[in-house]
Amino acid sequence: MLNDEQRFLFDTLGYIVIPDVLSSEQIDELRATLRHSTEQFPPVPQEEGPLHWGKIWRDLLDLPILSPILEDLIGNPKLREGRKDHGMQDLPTFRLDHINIHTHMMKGFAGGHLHGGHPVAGTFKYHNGIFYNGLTTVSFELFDTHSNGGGFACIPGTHKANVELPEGWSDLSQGVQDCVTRVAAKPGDAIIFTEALIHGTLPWTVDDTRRTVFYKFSPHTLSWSADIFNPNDFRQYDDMDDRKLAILELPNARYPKRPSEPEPI
Ligand SMILES: O=C(O)CCC(=O)C(=O)O
Repeated sequence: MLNDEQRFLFDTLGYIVIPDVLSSEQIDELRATLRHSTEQFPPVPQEEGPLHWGKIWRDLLDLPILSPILEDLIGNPKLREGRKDHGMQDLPTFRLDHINIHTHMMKGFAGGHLHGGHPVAGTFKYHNGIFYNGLTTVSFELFDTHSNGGGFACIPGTHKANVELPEGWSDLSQGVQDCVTRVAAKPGDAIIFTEALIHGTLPWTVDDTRRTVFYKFSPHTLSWSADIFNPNDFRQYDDMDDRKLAILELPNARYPKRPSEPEPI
């Protein structure tokens, strides 16, 4: 679960950094097995996607520190209560939307475009103690970004903005406004941000390597991506369990007796 400080920070800023989510062994494993970059435009064929690259990539679906936080941010507390009342298994109520892997950020990268913003990329609402987030990203830096000039950046608080980003501020290669905040991370940390937040990639000016893994999650009813996972494609792996399969279930309301994979438990 988010603690009080993290709840305050996510509500106010639109992002938080959770330290030490992954061990150095897990980071080494990710570095060693990362095969290529993946994007949504165009998507990599499903059978070549990161979830087939090794157990560690499937473990990122359901990390013990992260999953309770994702439940707080995009899960459905009523559904979980209902399941508990009926003695049903407590399965995740968020789903994996898509994965991006960035390997192209290196010296000379001029900077990306600020993007996001409510309601195109994500939604954000907080009511009666409950977060209602749309597409929500967890990014893992595989190399330290502290010593570098670039990396993830955002305009904190813009997940609640009412006014469009001024024209001319978007292209970070043309200049970075003072209100744009750089969010650094070390390997093992997770940056969690709502895609409703205006964010982007800063120019990268140093020799250091940047490799970033983005797992993007959605509420169980929604999908941003048109390239949707099917849990059946992953049943052959011994490390897949009910929780991971549930995170890969197609978007739907999770009503009882639905025709779905995995079968409702
Ligand atoms: O470089 C970054 O960390 C920003 C990535 C980004 O803009 C996104 O995942 O939507």
